[in-house]
Amino acid sequence: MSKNILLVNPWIYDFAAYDFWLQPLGLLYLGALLRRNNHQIHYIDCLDPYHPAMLDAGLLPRRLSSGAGKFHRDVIAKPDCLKSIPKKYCRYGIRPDIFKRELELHQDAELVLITSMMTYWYQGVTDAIKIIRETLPGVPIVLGGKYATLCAEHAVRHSGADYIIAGAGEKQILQLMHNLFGEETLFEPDYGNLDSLPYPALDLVRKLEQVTITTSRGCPYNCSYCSSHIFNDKFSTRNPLRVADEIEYWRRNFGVKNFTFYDDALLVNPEKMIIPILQEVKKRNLSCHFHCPNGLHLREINEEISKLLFSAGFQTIRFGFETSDFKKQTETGGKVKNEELRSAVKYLKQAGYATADIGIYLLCGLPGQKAREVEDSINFVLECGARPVLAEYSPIPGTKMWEEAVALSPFDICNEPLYHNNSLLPCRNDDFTLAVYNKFKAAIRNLYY
Ligand code: B12
Ligand code: SF4
Repeated sequence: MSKNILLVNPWIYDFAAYDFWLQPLGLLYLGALLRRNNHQIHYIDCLDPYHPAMLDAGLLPRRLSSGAGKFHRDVIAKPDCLKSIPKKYCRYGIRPDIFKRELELHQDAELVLITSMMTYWYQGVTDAIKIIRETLPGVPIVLGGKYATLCAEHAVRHSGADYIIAGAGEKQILQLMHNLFGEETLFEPDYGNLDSLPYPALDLVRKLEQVTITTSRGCPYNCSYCSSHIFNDKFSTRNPLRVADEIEYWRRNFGVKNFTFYDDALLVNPEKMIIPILQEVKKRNLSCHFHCPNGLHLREINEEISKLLFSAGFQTIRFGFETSDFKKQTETGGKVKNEELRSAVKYLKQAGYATADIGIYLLCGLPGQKAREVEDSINFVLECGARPVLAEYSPIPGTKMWEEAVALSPFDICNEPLYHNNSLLPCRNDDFTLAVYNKFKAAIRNLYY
C-alpha cells in the first residue's frame, strides 16, 4: 500500500551560514527510492530561499545566478553554552510559523523523514521535530544523516525522533517501512552498484537552480580528521556514462546549468571518472557550469585534466591541501605533498585559471597546531601562486583524531556537539589563538578585496 511520506530538511542554527550549493542530497536519494517503491513523497525545505510566504513578507535573500547565495536569517538567543561567544547566533531559513503552516497541509502524512547535516546544527533538527510532533501528533519521525550517525547516542537522548538511523539510509529505510507498515519492497537497488539508485528527488526542490551530484561514495584515503569512512567503509564509484546521463537528464528536462559535485574523492582515478564524464558532457553539447566547493585531490592534476576542467566549465575549484608541514601531511594520511601543489597550480594556470580561482583549503586549529605552521602553509600557497582558503578544523567523533581533540580542546566536545562548530576554533590553543586566526584571515581577505 502506498504511504504518504514527508521529507524535512531542517534549519541551520549557527553564527554564520552561506548557501554554497547546499542540498540535503542523502534525504533526496531516500525520497527517490521510496517514490520508486510507489509511495507518495512530499518535501518541506526549512532552508528554502524562495518560499512563497517568505517572498510575500518581502524576505528574499541575495542570491547568485550560479545557485549559491544567502539564506534568510533571524537572530535568535544563544544556547547557554555559547553565551560567551561574542557573535550573533542565527536561525537560517524560513520562519517557524511558516514551517508550521506548511506542516498543517500534510495532515495525511504517515511517516516523516528528517535529515541532519553538521553535528553542531542539531538544534535546528530538535526544534523542527518539536514542531512536527505538535502539528502531526502520532506520526512516526525518523532521523538520519550526519548528526544521527556521528552523535547517535546524543540524538537518541535529545532529538525527540522515534527512530535514529545511522549511516547509509537506503537499505535501512526499506527495512523500516517493512517493520512499521508491513510494506513489501517493490524495488530494491543493488547496494553494490550506485547506478542502480534512482536519481535523487531534486525535482521536489521549489526552484531548482543547481543540481548536486555524486560520482562515488567514500574515499580511498583515510585522513585522521575526516569521517568519510564512517559513512562509507569502502570507495565505490559509478559508471561515468551514467553520470553524464544524469547531468543530461537535469540539463534537458529541468534546464539546470549549474552542477555541484558532492564527492569525497572526485578526482581519484581520473581516467575512469572525471575525464570520461567531462568528455561526454562536451560531446553531448550540454554546456554546463560545474562547482566543487568540497576539497579536490591535488595529486591528480596534470596538464590534460587542467585543460579539461577549464574547457568543460569547472568554475569553482577548491583543493584539500590542509598543511605544508611534511610531518603533519604524513601523520594525517599522506593525501598530498608540497611539490604536488606546486605542479598542480602550474598546470591549472596554463589551462586558464587565475590565482583567485584556485582555492586551497588549509586546515586551521588542528589539535596542538602551532600558529607558525598555519602561517608557513599560507605563505607556501601564496608562493605557489594560488589562493589560501582557511578552513577551521571541526572535531568529529569516531575519527582517528577525535581522542586527541577531546584531550586538547578547551571545550567539552565529548558531551556537547555544539562545540564541534568550526567557527569556535574548537581545538584552539595558547599558541594558535582565535586572535591569531582572525589576523591570518583578515590578511588573506586584504589580499583579495
Ligand atoms: C558536500 C559537503 C559539504 C558542502 C555542502 C555542505 C553539506 N553539508 O552538504 C560544503 C563544501 C559547503 C561543506 C562545508 C563544510 N563541511 Co562538509 N561535507 C560535505 C560532504 C563531502 C558530503 C555530504 C553529502 O551530501 N554526501 C552525500 C550523501 C548521499 O550522503 P549523506 O548526506 O551522508 O546521506 C546518507 C546518510 O547520511 C543517510 N541519511 C541522510 N539523511 C537521512 C535522513 C533519514 C531519515 C535517514 C533514514 C537517513 C539519512 O542516508 C543517505 C544515503 O545513504 C560530507 C562528507 C561525507 N562523506 O558525507 C562533508 C561533511 C558533512 N562536512 C564536514 C565539515 C567539517 C565541513 C566544514 C565545517 C568544513 C570547514 N572546516 O570549513 C564546512 C562547514 C559548512 C558550513 N558551515 O556551512 C564534516 C562534518 C562535520 C560535523 N561536525 O558534522 C563532513 C562529514 C566531512 C568530514 N570532515 O568528515 N561540506
Ligand atoms: S582524502 Fe579527503 S575525503 Fe578522503 S579521507 Fe582524506 S579528507 Fe576525507
